[in-house]
Amino acid sequence: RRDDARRIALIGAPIEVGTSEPGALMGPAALRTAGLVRTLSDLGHAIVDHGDVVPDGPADGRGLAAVAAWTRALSRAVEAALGAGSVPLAAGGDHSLSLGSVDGAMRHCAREGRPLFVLWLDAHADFNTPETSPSGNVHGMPLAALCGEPGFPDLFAEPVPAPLPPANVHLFGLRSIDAGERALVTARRVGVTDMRTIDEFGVVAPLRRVLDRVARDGAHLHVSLDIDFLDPSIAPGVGTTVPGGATFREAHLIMEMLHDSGLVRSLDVVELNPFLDVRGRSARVLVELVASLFGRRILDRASPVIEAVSPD
Ligand code: NNH
Ligand code: MN
Ligand code: MN
Ligand code: MN
Repeated sequence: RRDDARRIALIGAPIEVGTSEPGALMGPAALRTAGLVRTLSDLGHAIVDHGDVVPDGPADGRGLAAVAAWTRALSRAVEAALGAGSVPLAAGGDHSLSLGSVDGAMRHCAREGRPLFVLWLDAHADFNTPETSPSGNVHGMPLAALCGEPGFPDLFAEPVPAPLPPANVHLFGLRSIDAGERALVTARRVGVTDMRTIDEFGVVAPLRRVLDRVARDGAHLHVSLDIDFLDPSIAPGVGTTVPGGATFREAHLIMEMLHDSGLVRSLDVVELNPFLDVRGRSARVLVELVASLFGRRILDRASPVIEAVSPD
């Protein structure tokens, strides 16, 4: 056992009702096939595969009613895992699943009396409301609903928790945003590190600022990794590819920094669409990245260079 050994609860969330591109429901199976459980247990963690969550009510048909059934079930599973001292790893499934995982984390944090901070690694902002959405796809809306924007039907179980403060959300890797959500992201003061910022400054300085803030606030850090954060050349298995994404080296470094921070308490891996993938490549890339987030490293210590250049 490593000294940073974690208990990890793998929770499959085969949700695709939030997107118009079929195939995301195969995501959890592909991540398992790519060796997710074995990889994390070989790293010395105690990982339990809880199987796939079962929606709480009818979940056929696209749209918000179906999403609500998944949301309630996944929220309960994530809150239970956190209550048991595990790191929940929600494997999707489209990004509407984060309604459930973040809601579960919010309920856990409310009970512990600590703030929740959400790091959203994604090409998109996912801050549409039913009114601003050009597509009607719920996977483009979870952050708006979680942050309490009006116009959504009941998605969460009673009692509905206080909304997530938009200032506790940080979008990282943004390069595709719709007009309506752009106005909302600006007005609500959501944190953003867009692709231009990454091109100019790299990933280290912006991410370090986010992590410093989370540490200072004593917050629970929830990481939501949308595979389209990555460049389509390394991760083609997704319905919404956007050119100009993170390289493997950038994403890998982010995962190492997240691990070294010791701050990550819950994780989503979303939007993998194995039906669109090329010989399992995207699923394997995600497993590699998750391994780095859980402490796989080149040497058995953090790079000494990190200390040498650290501002404090
Ligand atoms: N913004 C677009 C929409 O609302 C695309 C969202 N698609 C995503 N989000 N994959 O991460 O439909
Ligand atoms: Mn806790
Ligand atoms: Mn997304
Ligand atoms: Mn996306």
